[in-house]
Amino acid sequence: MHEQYMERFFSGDPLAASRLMSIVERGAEEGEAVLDAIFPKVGRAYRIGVTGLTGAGKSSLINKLSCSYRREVERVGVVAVDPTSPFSGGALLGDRIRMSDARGDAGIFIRSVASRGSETGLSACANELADVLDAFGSDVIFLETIGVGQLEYKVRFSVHTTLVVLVPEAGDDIQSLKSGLMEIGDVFIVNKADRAHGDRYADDLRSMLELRRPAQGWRPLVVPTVAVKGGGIPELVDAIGRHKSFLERNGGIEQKRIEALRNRIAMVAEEKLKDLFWNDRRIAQALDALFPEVLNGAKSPYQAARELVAALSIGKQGG
Ligand SMILES: Nc1nc2c(ncn2[C@@H]2O[C@H](COP(=O)(O)OP(=O)(O)O)[C@@H](O)[C@H]2O)c(=O)[nH]1
Ligand SMILES: [Mg+2]
Repeated sequence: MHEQYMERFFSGDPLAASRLMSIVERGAEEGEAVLDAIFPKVGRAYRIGVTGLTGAGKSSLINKLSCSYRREVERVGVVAVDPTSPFSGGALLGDRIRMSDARGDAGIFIRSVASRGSETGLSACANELADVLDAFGSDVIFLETIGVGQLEYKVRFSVHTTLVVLVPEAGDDIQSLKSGLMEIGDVFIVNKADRAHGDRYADDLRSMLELRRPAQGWRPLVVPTVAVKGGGIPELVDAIGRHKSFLERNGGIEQKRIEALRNRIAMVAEEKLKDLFWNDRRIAQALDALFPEVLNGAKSPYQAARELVAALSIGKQGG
């Protein structure tokens, strides 16, 4: 089914790219066949993760950033993850407005996916969609994520630069910043800097980051922005550029490529193992037999789990 789109995809047809992304999103063998076919062309794009809580201004920032990058490069890709929308495959209403500048540009390709159910792997395909946009010839790709959960974890390994978007809230203590976010940011954005406390928040954040030992020699930068008005965007582009140069100087680009590929293999293999396990008839039978014993207290859940796993390996050896 996907074969009919490949040639058009490689010659730059956006409709073919869109169709292939839908196939990838549906997953299964067909989706993997697409990923197999595009893999030789994957790896050229510079990937930028944009993470932060809902409403922080990620989409608005990506809108301005992608327009700014487009002055330098041919093609920009965006994978936007909406935390609430059950829809996928196209533009979401909110993002359509927030990314209105970028939408008018044929060199910017935006794909929105719903993150609801990402825990079950439903839209854990943000990386894979980015791969399609990468193979399609995107020079820069933005991956928007909401800062928590499994999806974050997966995306983290696939990006070169991570932007953490924060908002100065009155009375919000900088120390209370989720430590998880502190660790992953290469550049911290204090968006909505037009609000009260904006400057102080950025200063506090800088002092706090200075106390930390820089990870792999990089000290994160702090950039105040006003995304809706485009304030601070040139400074942000500059900060991203500095991180990119840092990676280039230190072999970080190749290092990240290696980590990303290793992680991808591990994650995909784990998923497959899980499927294999739960779709195995021996497991279903063993669970049916074991469960009453757990229910009546004769066995602990741990013992039952050990026996389930053993059932799989014993069965294998026995043919
Ligand atoms: N005052 C102000 N509002 C902003 C700014 N950036 C974004 N917003 C608004 O904040 C809301 C959420 O923005 P959005 O980009 O959708 O956030 P996301 O959920 O992180 O993608 C929207 O109503 C934006 O118009 C800013 O710099 N200043
Ligand atoms: Mg958004």
